[in-house]
Amino acid sequence: MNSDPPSLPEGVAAPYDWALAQMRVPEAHRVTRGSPDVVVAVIDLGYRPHPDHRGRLWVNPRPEEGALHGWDFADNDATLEYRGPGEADSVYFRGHHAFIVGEVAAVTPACPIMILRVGYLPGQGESWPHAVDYAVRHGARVIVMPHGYIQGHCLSGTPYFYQGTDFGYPFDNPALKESCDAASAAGCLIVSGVSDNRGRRAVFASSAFESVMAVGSASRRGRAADIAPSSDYVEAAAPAGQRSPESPAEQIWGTGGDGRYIPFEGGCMAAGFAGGAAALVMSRYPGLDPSQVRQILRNTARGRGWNPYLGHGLLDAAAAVGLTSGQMEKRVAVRPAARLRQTSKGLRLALALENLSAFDIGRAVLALYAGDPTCPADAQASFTSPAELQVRQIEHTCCAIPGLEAVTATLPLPEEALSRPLYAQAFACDAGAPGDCCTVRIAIGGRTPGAAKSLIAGRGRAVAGNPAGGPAPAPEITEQAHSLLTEREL
Ligand SMILES: [Ca+2]
Repeated sequence: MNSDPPSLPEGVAAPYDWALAQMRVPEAHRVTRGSPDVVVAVIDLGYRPHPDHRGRLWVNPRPEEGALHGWDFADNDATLEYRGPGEADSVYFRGHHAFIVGEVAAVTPACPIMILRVGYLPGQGESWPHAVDYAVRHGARVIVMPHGYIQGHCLSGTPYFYQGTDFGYPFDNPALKESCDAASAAGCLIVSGVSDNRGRRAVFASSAFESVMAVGSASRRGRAADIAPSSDYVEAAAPAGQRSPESPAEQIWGTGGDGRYIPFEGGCMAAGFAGGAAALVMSRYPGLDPSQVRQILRNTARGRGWNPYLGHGLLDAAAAVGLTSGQMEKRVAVRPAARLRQTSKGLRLALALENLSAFDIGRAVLALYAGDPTCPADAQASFTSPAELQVRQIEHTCCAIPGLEAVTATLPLPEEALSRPLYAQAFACDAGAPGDCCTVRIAIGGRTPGAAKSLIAGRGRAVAGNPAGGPAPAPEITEQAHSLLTEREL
């Protein structure tokens, strides 16, 4: 093997450099570098150590048969490196596992990394669920499983893919699905690269499991990498790199299995970085379940809407660990400025409803009132002498709002309601939501069509619009939430 000292090509300043910058890992490290309590397991094809990994690996408190940092489920022994065809000269077999471990170590230096080996040869199908089970049993909170399981021919072991059949057997390995489901239920998040399910290839098992977070592949420029697969289930994207003969820095350079730095590109790389980001989130906010971690990662990702290559956008580790306490509770706010439209069915009022939290809200209630709903009409009223209703609820609706986003709700507005000040109230109904109610006075503005405008003018008294004048002003929106909302508003 090459015994040259570790080297990086021109344009690469440090291992994993552009990838860490794209995910804003240095900024995230000002908040957290991970926690020793959050163990990350990397399940791959065979690990060889690299000097950069010293002190970063998980240490089994009760080593079985000398296995200090994990277990080899392909050969069922304690040695973790790949031994077999192609061993001497395959960068893949010698360096891939070490490369992913290096990614996790770079993103989340304080989280211990567990090494688990699996294989594709006949008889090694069980190595995959066994590795997942081991990770959970030994306390891993994140599992990076860059590859999906590829079924091989029962005699030759050659994956069907290489024999002319697309790899796409949703039930290739039912035991692996059971293990992934159990891992998720136990509070462990599994991260995998995306497999293509929109073009030639069918969905292939593990990355499409609901229990697995599927990560898309980004180029150095933050776009879909040329190797990026598309899918209907990709959640967010992480650096994957791509090959360019003129510019080696388009790939990602990181730790190889022979003590050197080597280049790689592919969806596997995205999985490793995303797993590191997940571990940072778990370290920063202990007690979250895997679903909540996924929501934070995808809702703080940088992107406009969703697309089948990058999902909700590029993972942003700094945004994910930089949430305020207010953004960790499900709260909604109504924007005071609303738009009125004249339709064939009458007036329609469009209101923007914001989810101030990083978590998805499944059900938010929005109610519209003629008059101030926080003021009783008549304090002297009683059962025997009820007051006439002064404040009426005009209409209400329910909607779902993704974390840190806003949706527009449109409500019918009777003309007579324009003679009173309009108020809106909103709150989140999800289990665990604090139950705060946002009340604002509505100001009708924007491009009001002529008919509606004359209607308002004719009524004379419609809403002068001092939203801050309401008795219960909207919760303050932090600058970060604002920028995210502006960027990602539907
Ligand atoms: Ca071994």
